[in-house]
Amino acid sequence: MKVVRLQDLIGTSRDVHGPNWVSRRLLLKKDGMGFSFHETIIPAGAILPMWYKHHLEAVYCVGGDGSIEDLATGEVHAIEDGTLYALDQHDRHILRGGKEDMRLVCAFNPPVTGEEVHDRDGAYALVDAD
Ligand code: 9YT
Repeated sequence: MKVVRLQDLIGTSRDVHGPNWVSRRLLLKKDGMGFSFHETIIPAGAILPMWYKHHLEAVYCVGGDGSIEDLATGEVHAIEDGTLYALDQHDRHILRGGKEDMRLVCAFNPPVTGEEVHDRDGAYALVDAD
């Protein structure tokens, strides 16, 4: 059994700061669960175009607010505490922070290794390492 505490990840390689997001990787591929598990904070007002071409992702909001735009349809869905979105079609999307920082819990299949970087499409390449 593993027990992971968010506070112990702060300042480690599992605490990743992007231009408009902060993500703490509680579980990575090397943890052997078959998925990775993250807490991501999207600051108020942030605009993040993303496209996980190679991953499926489920995201559950546990605080703050924002929205997700489905770039295939143009639909915009509000996000608040208790909203989940699942990118089951590798959906291209724009995530927008709202009035308050948005706190999201995310799971990726296949699991993120921790070595990925967002490419210019906002996607992660598949990294074949443990
Ligand atoms: C909201 C979202 O897509 N989070 C993804 C996790 C984050 N980009 C990470 O840990 O790399």
